Amino acid sequence: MRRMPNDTIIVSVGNQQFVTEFGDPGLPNGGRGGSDRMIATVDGGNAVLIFVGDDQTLQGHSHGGGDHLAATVTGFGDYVFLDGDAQAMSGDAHGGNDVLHVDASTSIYASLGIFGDAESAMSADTSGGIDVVIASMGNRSSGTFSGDSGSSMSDHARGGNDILSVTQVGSYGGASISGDALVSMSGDAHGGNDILSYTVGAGAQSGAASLVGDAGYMSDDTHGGNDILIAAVDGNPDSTSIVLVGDASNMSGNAHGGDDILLGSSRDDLLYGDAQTYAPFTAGSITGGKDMLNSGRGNDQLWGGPSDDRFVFDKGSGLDVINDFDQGNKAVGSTAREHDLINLRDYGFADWTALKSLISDDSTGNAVIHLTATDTITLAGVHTADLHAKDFIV
Ligand SMILES: [Ca+2]
Ligand SMILES: [Ca+2]
Ligand SMILES: [Ca+2]
Ligand SMILES: [Ca+2]
Repeated sequence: MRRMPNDTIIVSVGNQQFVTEFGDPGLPNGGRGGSDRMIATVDGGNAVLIFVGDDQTLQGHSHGGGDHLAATVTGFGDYVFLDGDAQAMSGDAHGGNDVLHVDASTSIYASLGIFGDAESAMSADTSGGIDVVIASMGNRSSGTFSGDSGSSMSDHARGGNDILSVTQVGSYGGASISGDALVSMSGDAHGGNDILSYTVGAGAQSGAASLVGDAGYMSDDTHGGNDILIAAVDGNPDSTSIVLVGDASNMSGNAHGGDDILLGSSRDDLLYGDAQTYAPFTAGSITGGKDMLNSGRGNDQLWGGPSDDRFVFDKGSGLDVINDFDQGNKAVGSTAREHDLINLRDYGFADWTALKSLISDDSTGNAVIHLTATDTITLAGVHTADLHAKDFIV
């Protein structure tokens, strides 16, 4: 296997320039990319930077190198794309273990696209590397980030176990963050076990993000990985809009969700253990994972999804709603019984009797757990009479 050299590429991107650099252009089929360092300063306006760690395509038995791609963006209206390995991967290609870092914290209207392995499709028997993606977003910026593919993973593609950390530093911005494929996983694709975090920094006026453990859409026989999703709000912004989804926005066919951990922010969040919507091939053909959801402070909406999930509430949890307690399997057409659990250990109740006295139906017949004067959990579609000691950890 031919091994390419380790290169250092340093570029400065000025006004309206369009710069594309590859770490190992002309990588032969079956070759191995070098460990390249690619460093850019984008200080002009309306410029485009594309860094690709290895080559345009990785195919055959090619291996991407372990590359370090970094860009500092300070201009107005710049586009920055970092691809850890290639623009597309096919055959048995393997992505390298890359570090991709963009600091666009002082930019305005930047558009970022950072992908651990391929910017577009990963097909056949490709596998993504173990990548680290770190981004600081500026004012009015938008960003798309994924651990493996910026579009689709199909056939037998495998996602790597990646770490993605995105911070909204400037006043306003929005991010879409996916552990594996940004758009879709189909066929027999498997997502990796990823860690995704999104932080609205102390100086931001607002932050919006969608964090998805595996892909936008999961269809066919795809499997989601066991992911950890974390959202945080450091300051006191005017508004936030944060959605955490353990596997995919939409699961269809025979897709299987992984066992995920979702940790919400101090503001009002939406948490879904598996998917937001389901389209099973046959009744119960989609399965969910055993997820753990803790939505933090704020008034949150939670869905565990199919299978047995655990909901954890700590003191100060706010006015929260669990929308599918023991009803997640219904969403995929299954009548199998479910055993979700609510962990209230942080509240220090003496026993189930003490807790039970705080639960009553509201005017529409939904059970409401009155933890404190300012903390309640509403269980939509569940009556107080349906609840038992076995539903809680006290
Ligand atoms: Ca990867
Ligand atoms: Ca994943
Ligand atoms: Ca899940
Ligand atoms: Ca929250």
